[in-house]
Amino acid sequence: MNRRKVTRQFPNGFLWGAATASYQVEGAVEADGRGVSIWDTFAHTPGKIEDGSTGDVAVDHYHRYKDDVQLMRALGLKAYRFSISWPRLFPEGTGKPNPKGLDFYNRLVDELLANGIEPFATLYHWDLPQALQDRGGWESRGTAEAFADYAGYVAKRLSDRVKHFLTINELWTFVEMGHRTGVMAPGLTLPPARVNQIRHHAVLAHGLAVQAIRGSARRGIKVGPAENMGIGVPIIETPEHIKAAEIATRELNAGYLTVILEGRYTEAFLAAAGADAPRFTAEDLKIIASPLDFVGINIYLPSHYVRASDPPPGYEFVPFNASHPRMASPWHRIGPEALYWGPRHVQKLWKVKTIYITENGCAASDLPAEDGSVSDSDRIMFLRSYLTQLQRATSDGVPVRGYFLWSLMDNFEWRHGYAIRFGLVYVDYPTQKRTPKLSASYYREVIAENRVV
Ligand code: GBH
Repeated sequence: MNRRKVTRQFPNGFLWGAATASYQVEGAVEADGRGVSIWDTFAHTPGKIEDGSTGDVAVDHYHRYKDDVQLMRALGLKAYRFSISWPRLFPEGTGKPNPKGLDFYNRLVDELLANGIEPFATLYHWDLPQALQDRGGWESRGTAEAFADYAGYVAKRLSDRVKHFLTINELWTFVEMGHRTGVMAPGLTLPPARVNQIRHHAVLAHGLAVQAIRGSARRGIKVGPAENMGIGVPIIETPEHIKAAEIATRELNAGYLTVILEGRYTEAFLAAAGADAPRFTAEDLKIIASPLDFVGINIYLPSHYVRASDPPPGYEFVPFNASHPRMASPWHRIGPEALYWGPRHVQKLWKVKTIYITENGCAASDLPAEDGSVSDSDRIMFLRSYLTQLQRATSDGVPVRGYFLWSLMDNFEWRHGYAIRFGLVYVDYPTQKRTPKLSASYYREVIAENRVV
């Protein structure tokens, strides 16, 4: 009997990647005619970022991208997900493009391809041109239309080399945190009716961009969102609780993935919104539900553990116990099963045939030792337990085709500034020196063996 059977194997051709986003890594905010984004404005407003920092320099990826591609190559990455800074290309949001802005992404894409790494380009990772904010931002339908114009412009010029486009990163996060709780740019705390309209404009922008990309790209490109879906995880894996978790998941995403994939708002969503429901047309819903090639989901944690309940809606949330373990970012409760149930719900609820995990990862304290090494044992523990659940999904036939770890390297973690580190590679910010952490060795081995190690 062969006892050396390879276990916890991923399907052949599984796409192992890492992800970043423009404002979090690029820096060079004044280079080559870049316009101002709402994150420049927000980060420069005193009190908004916990450590008083900004993305002005970040990890200087704009100038160091060639070295960073070599870091990716050393990891054995097969794909890299980055985002394009809208205000680099359209400093005013619309109108006259700035070709020097696009040139950066041309150079980056060429460098990736020359090193055998597949580029996945996100069109919006929250850095809205300030000029559009000044004209109403996401409260204005015009912003959704401007986004589609910009997306078409990019697709036309990059689709000879970029085959995967992601429309918007985490509609949920930028809508809710930027416009309801106000802890992210543009820092607004609007009443429900206005938030609902913004939400609608976000899904509309996604749909319009899907159409614009298809209209201007070369044939054969693939397009989808990168949404941090709400995930209901069954507290006990029996049919009744699994069913309850599915119902909960559909409702948790009613304003985002559900309307994108079903072309309608759920009854419960509209009932809960009441007089504050968004204004929309039947034509809008068709645009929002434009056919996709894949669904990208960012998964960090279960939104809720769920159990069945008799009275409608058939589910109830199980509160997180006070002792539930967390990683180093305050919100990050550990729940590896989310990486199983997230994609499985997407397959089951919406019959999606191709799924990418567009982000997963964690923050850890990452203090370098005397010799500069970082032994992030907890990040390795995190990855091993999450990837075990992902492997379980693929072996159960859930069509997950790839996984992007957040993040390649430490970077500007939004309102937490540089205090919270998500990278596989440690960045010493004063010198910009990059040092792969122990987790980088772990991930390199996972990729090389295409299994959970
Ligand atoms: C992702 O969001 C982002 O796409 C990425 O840019 C980011 O760097 C990465 O995760 C790590 O955070 O502060 O208590 O109000 C992940 C989803 C949703 C997680 C908002 C943090 C804030 C909760 N995020 N959430 S709280």
